[in-house]
Amino acid sequence: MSPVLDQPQMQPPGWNNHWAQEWSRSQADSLTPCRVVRIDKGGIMAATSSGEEHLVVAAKAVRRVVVGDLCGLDLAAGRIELILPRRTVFERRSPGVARDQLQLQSRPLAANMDRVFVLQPLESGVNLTRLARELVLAWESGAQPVVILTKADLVSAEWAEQERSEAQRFAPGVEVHVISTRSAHGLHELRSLHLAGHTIAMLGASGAGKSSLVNALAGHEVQLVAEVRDNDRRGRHTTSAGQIIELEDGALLIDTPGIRGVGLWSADDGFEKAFDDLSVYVQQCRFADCTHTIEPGCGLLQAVSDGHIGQDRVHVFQELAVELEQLEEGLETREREEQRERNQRSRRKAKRRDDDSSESTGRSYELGEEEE
Ligand SMILES: Nc1nc2c(ncn2[C@@H]2O[C@H](COP(=O)(O)OP(=O)(O)OP(=O)(O)O)[C@@H](O)[C@H]2O)c(=O)[nH]1
Ligand SMILES: [Mg+2]
Ligand SMILES: [Zn+2]
Repeated sequence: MSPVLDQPQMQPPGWNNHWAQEWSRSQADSLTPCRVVRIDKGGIMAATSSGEEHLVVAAKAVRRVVVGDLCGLDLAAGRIELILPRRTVFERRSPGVARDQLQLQSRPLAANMDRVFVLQPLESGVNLTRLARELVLAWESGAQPVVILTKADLVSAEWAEQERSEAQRFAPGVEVHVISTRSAHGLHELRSLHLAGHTIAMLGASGAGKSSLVNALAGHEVQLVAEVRDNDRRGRHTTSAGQIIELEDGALLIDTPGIRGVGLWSADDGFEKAFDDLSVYVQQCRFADCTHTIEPGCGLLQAVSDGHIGQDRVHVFQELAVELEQLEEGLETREREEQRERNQRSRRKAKRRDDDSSESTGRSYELGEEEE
């Protein structure tokens, strides 16, 4: 490790033993460790230590950097040369724009968060289906989810408590908090989660209160540059601008407009964790490929009729399972088609090579392949 890294104040935000190990493994002695703390229209900002930020570019060889990435920076050139392996990552599946483009493409949005705050507003009642979906995404990122029900000032205490226990039913093994940024209810409790050095991403629908919570925890208005695409048919969607906000207690909050809990993306692990409470019943199904709808000896249906779990919980489980399955199928079809196209191309190429070499005097033309 470079001598400066031994001084904590000279480390990038969120640096810890794990990153020190990754760093020594990466053998990037000529580079300076940094963290991507902001990406917007102006470019990429990377912090080599708290408050020490540089406007940088990313080398071509580097994959797309996202907010939260820990990187190796060529300080003199202002260029990121490597990304340390991501510990956790948020990906969004984006539908292809052009027909011939990959229909489903995963795009990283934020990396290396330790926790994900999953926000839902209380005034409209917790949307349990949406919560389940958001928890699949949160778990799939690899980070620990925490559910936060917002705007408690708009509902009665009884209502808030009722919603809290409903949310808990859909969030097995996850803490559920009730807060208000207006009345400051529950904020103290959140602050006492000992989040110093931890990176926390916010996930939730537009209007759920993500930015308000960031502001409340920061104690001041944080300006988030959320660039809006104006010629987007689907309306007000923000682009991938995002930033890390460092709190006084050392917690690092990521507010990324793109993370709203839409579309699932091959989220097998996330799905398993989000429905962990059902696995004990699923194991009791008589048939291994039980769809939990009409089969005799279904452990899930039995658990519902015994009153161990709610019918609505099973319903959401099935809904998301079907959705994930269709997604996988769509991906496979797409992959098969692409493979076929690749095969066709290489057959055509091989044929051209054959034709060429029979005309020539046996010299190899392998280099003439750059046209695609
Ligand atoms: N009454 C009340 N209103 C709140 C509270 N928190 C947020 N709001 C309001 O809810 C609206 C949406 O809050 P934001 O924090 O902008 O929501 P967001 O999740 O960041 O939304 P996007 O950035 O669009 O994804 C704003 O008008 C806030 O003033 C709260 O605790 N109580
Ligand atoms: Mg916001
Ligand atoms: Zn079953």
